[in-house]
Amino acid sequence: MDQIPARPYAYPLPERPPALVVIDMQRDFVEPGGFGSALGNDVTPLQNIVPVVRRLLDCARRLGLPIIHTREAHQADLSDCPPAKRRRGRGALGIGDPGPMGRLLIDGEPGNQIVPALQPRAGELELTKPGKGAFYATQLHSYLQLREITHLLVAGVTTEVCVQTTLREANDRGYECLLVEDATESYFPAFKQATLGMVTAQGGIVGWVAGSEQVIRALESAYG
Ligand code: C5J
Repeated sequence: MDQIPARPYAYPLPERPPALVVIDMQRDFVEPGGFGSALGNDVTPLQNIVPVVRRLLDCARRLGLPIIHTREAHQADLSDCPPAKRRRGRGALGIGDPGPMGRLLIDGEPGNQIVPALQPRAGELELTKPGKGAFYATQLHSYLQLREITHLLVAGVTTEVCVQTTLREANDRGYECLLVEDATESYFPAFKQATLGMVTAQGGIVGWVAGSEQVIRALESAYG
């Protein structure tokens, strides 16, 4: 059986290829002037992973793996944004406030688009999600079930918020998840490291972690 060298042990690749899930690589989080920088964060570390995520996407595209992109997005009237979410996680501006790239975290605004280098292509699923996790109030589970997809390779931002929440949601639904460690990033380096540890501790209580080079090499060998 093909496998990816990973922590805490090798990740067995299934016969049916895994899906690549790219979480929230949207301008709101990655570019200056978005929601992330309105919260007072330096977005540079998140920008640095864009080429790595692109290499993963290119590999998945070459091999015909299912690809899912998510965006954290709310309706313009904020009817899908709980007041508690809007009250917390505020900096200079909050969700729905106008910023340099339009209203923050609002579907359809320029800042809510995925960064140009990672734009979804025809045949790839682009999901808006009102929560941190990609399974909450979305079609993701039924999309994966319909295609009998059991394994997920996860990338994107931020590691300890939307990425980790998605991993845990996926775990509870029975998916085998691998987090690609150089294709995910946080505004807080210690939180990223803590998340990698939490995922793989206790025999992989949430899943596996591996670097993009190992992932790409193993995928090419298994499905190329
Ligand atoms: C946050 C996310 N940080 N995509 N969202 O609120 O991690």
